[in-house]
Amino acid sequence: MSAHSVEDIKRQSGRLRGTLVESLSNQVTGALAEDDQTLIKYHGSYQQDDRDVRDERRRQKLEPDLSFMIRTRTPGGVVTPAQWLKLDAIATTWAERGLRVTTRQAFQFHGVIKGRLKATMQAINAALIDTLAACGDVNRNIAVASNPYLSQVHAAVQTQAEALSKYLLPNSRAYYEIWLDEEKVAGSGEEEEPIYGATYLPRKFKIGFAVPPSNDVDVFAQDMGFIAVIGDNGSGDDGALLGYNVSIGGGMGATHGDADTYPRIADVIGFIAPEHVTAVAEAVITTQRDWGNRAVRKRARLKYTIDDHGLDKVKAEVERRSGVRFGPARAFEFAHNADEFGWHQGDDGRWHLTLRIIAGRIWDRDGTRHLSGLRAIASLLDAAGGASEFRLTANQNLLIANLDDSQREAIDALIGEYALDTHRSASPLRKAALACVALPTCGLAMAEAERYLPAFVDRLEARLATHGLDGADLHLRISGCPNGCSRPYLAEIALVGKAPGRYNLMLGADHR
Ligand code: SRM
Ligand code: SF4
Repeated sequence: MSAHSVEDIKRQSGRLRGTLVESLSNQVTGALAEDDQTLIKYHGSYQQDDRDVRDERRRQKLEPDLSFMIRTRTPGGVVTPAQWLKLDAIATTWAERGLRVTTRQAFQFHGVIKGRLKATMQAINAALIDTLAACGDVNRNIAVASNPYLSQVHAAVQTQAEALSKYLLPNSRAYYEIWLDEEKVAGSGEEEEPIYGATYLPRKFKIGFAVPPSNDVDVFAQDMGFIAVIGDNGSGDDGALLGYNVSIGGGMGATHGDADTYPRIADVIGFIAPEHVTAVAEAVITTQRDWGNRAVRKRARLKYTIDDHGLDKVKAEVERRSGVRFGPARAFEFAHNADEFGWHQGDDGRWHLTLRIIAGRIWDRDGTRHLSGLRAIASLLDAAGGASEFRLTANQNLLIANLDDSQREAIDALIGEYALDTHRSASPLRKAALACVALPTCGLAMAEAERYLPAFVDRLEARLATHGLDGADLHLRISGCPNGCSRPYLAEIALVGKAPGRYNLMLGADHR
């Protein structure tokens, strides 16, 4: 562990540069200098080691089997077929574990060794996707409902989320200098950070946009949520976006045995018009920047700031900073937080196909050819041109979206050929189940999650069948530790890792 606190590292980093350039060119080790291991997160990457071989390598007195995870910033998880093909090529050329769809609609690449890191970052940029602020004490990838039904509202919300994501990026040019060889200019290392300041936020910050009746982004798990309010705006269009109910203070992370840390459901604090989203988001973030706990990182998320200062006080401060007065929250109802699989038609007549991706992992392994199958589909759609897109869901699944009627048959043929229709025969339990990455890449995992999910579902299905509950619509989520990356505390059945083969079992959350 670094002798420096995270706050010191940020302050002394020259706006997130540290000695990353030197660390990357040091060929003696596969690791970065310790402080750079913190700073690289702001560039969207984590240093990791293969935990399956950690003990063996230690016994052999070898350096751990080091590599890097890279996470994209893809608000709402939307990419074109051409971008999909490029991401697929990166996964097959530079990484080791295929493409991983995350619970915040990003792509992750695992197993990129240090010597390939810069080339991989450049290849991601060549796909017109960046990884900036995908990790670190800043606003993270913004989650957006992947709702295929309300096409106009969805498009408006997606556009708003993309603009907000851009607005909230750090101002530092470090990312462009280090990875894309942008020239240093006067003032490099001292750029103004008008939103974040020199020490950025006390902790990560997460925003989600939900479009009722679906709560597929689990909006109450987010530091800040925008819940679309849809209705008649006087134009006669009863499907218009009127504004948002705003929620603040959600978060899942906790530490076993530490009662000062806990998962928390966000509070709805009122209604705002769409044009006030940026000002309100900035006010919440700067309030958290100034009021958040910088002494104890485990107590630094917005949820604790709210509990320490009081919700009313935080809301009043947000109104003061933004100059926006919240209206009374409008009525809304969520019906579910899972994805609906198969073909669906939007209100504009376009077609969307939701495919189940088991724990978000897309690769050609263990008898599956899902990476190849999706490559074939992306090639077909790319060649056809048009407005089709791939949308990741916050339930680690995938939509092939915006197709016209004539494209469905060819897509269905490829789905069949590559056995991508795993949802068809799956029970409701299996279809909605989530698992975080955990072992072997996650440095914080205490128990298996992604790798244990299929075997655990087999066993649970058999047990449910003996009670006549095989068709029960139950949500299962497994996390390899209490940080809760699969949002387990919102599941009806949750396993939260404690040690190898040991979990806390939690029951009874609501699936809305
Ligand atoms: Fe997470 C840390 C993976 C969504 C709460 N999370 C990690 C790290 C980076 C481990 C680390 O710090 O060394 C994991 C990397 C594993 C790997 O090998 O890839 C990791 N988190 C993930 C992903 C990939 C899980 C997945 O299976 O999809 C998700 C990536 C999201 C993204 O694209 O940005 C992921 N993490 C979440 C969520 C769910 C969400 O955001 O909706 C949560 C709970 C919500 C929240 O933030 O409260 C979550 N992750 C955490 C925490 C606990 C934070 C806290 O407040 O205490 C940590 C640990 C930390 O930050 O210190 C963590
Ligand atoms: Fe790792 Fe824990 Fe997150 Fe799972 S919940 S990915 S084990 S940090």
